[in-house]
Amino acid sequence: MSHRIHTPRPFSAATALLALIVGFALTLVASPAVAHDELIGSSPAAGSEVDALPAEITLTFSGVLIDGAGTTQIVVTDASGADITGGDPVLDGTKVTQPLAASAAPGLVTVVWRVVSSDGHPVSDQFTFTVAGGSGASPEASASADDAGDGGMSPAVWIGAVVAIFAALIAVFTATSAAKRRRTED
Ligand SMILES: [Cu+2]
Repeated sequence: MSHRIHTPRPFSAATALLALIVGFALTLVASPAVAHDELIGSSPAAGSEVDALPAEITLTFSGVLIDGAGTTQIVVTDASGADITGGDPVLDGTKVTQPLAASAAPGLVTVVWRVVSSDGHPVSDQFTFTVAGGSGASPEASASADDAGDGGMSPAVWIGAVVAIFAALIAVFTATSAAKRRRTED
């Protein structure tokens, strides 16, 4: 009377590989979300119109910025291109305050900013607002992409890659299991 001893192997090489690769891929998908601090608000707000130039502008970021010599730089220019920054920016945690000159030409004011994100990377962009009385230049929140450096692939591309890897590994795993079953049946 023969009794075949069946040794279950719940963690085959294919399963382990699948877990490893999916885990790694998910890490890649998740990391861009925690990378850089972003500008989440400003006063005056991007695209807004104010009656007169305020004494200062404030920028609020999503994380505590890194302070140090030259880490925070803001250049504000009016519609005529004149520099209307009124001194050095002051960084306080997630907030940057930039004093402005007493007056500006009416029209579009451009705020170009560069800060160092809490993860140590420089982040920069610009936005505009309008001082009333201008010649009708419409305010536009412009989005220059100095920050495109390590954002490389979009989340959609990563999710597509994960799904593709998943599908390939399931195919390999299924084929391996089927082959094993066939061998057992012989
Ligand atoms: Cu970064």
